[in-house]
Amino acid sequence: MSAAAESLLAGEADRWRAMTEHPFVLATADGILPEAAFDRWLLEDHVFVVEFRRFLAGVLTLAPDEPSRDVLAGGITALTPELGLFRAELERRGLDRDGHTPSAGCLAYTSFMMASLHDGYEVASAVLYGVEKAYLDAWTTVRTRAREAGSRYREFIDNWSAPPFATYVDDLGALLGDGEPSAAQRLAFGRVVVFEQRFWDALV
Ligand code: MP5
Repeated sequence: MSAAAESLLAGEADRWRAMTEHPFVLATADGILPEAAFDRWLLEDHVFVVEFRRFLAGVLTLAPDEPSRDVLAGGITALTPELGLFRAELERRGLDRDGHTPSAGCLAYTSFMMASLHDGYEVASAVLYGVEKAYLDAWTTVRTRAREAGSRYREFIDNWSAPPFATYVDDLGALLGDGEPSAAQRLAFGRVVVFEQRFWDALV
């Protein structure tokens, strides 16, 4: 892990642990999440991912060099099958993605994320790392706790906790470099953790 990524995480250690062990995450792992809560997550997270792809495209346009753009382009490519997974599951459950009005918490998170692009690459790349590392760690908790073969959520678990995603998140961390994070990066990264927690709070 890059020194900057490590330092950002160390600065948020307590909140990070609470987020990756959120009741929503634990209930998903233990197979006791009410179906209605999963439905709500699916609708809300679909909105999040649609906006996230646009955010990621924005980070790509800000990136300073080709190696960084290669990493970010890989992330954008992976979102096509991911959005396919969301659409298929929404349809299977008879949920209307176009008719869903996102919650205030979801809109706050996506608005913050999009607005971070105006702060430039340094801040936006720290936001990006936080968003992806949050899901890697949360869904790794699900994977570790759940008896994987039996989980109803296997495809979602795999999406965010299998080795290719972990490698991608490491690569995003490496883009932050080995220097000390700036104050603006720390502030933005801390906000990601708060928004992640609120996102799940609204679902359970
Ligand atoms: C992610 C997500 C990960 N889908 N939803 C939230 C609330 N936080 C992080 O982003 P992605 O694009 O699904 O990897």
